[in-house]
Amino acid sequence: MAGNHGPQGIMSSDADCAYPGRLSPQAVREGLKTRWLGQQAIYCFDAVESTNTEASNLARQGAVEGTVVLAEAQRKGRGRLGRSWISHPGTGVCLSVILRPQTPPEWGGRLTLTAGVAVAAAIAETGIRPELKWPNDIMISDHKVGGILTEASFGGNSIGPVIVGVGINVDTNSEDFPVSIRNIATSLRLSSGIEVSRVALVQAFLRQLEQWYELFCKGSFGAILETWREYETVLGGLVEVYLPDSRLQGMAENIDSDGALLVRDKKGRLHRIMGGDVVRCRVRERQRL
Ligand code: BT5
Repeated sequence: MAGNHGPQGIMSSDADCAYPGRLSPQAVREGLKTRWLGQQAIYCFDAVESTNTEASNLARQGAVEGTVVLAEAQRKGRGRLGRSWISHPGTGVCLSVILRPQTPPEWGGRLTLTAGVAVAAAIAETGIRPELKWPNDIMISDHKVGGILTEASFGGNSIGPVIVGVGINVDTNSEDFPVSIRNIATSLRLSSGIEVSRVALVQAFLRQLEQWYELFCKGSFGAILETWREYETVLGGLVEVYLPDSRLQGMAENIDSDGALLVRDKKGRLHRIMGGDVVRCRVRERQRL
């Protein structure tokens, strides 16, 4: 593991970082307006396999709730279902947070939506309006600007340590995305022309996450969902849902109290979807349904 423990358990320093002036524990800590999230330990790496893997290892070693792991580059950034998160070094945010909620395991699905609200609210603070696509996509004008990967180890009566991983393309140029995702990906700067400070964005996200996570722990999912709806793009519309072994078309009716998407097919059956990829149907597809 790179870096040294500082007096406050802060790892790494600007001098260790190959991206001077960029993300460092000191920069993030300075002016970080949280009470506990990121206040005890922030790790910043030049490159790791995946910040979620680092965070998960740290959690196993007993790292406190609110530990933050950042990296300028990931060699094996992960998405859901074995997919990859590709990040161009130094132009985005790759961040994982260790949480230890004492909440029932069935609340796990709510956490991704809770983190989504925190990401959306943090981006909105920059003046850019993002959209949330169930369950974990952060979108701008139909292009993906970020994603969330929530990984929990279930067991016993509570969820156990949860790693909330967030990837956001901040300053990435179109040619920096591999061809495979160039048409679907965007960055905050590409989509808005606004130059966003990654440090300020990380600070805003941590502040927002602390606030929304505390509501999550209190069981106030209704308030979280209300704000999630302000950013969401699929409810009330026709969608196609790609499931591991099948595909489903129908009307996205609602999100339930577990964070599941409720889709009604054309035969009137209601499907409760816990995971999958949602695509909004365009006009021609809607006419076929
Ligand atoms: C996600 O998965 O969107 C979750 C992404 C989470 C990434 C963070 S970075 C910090 C932490 N450490 C990790 O290892 N992961 C987390 P999913 O919904 O499965 O979407 C994955 C798909 O998004 C890929 O198959 C690509 O199509 C697309 N994609 C990959 N990289 C992208 C990028 N930089 N921008 C936009 N789309 C991307």
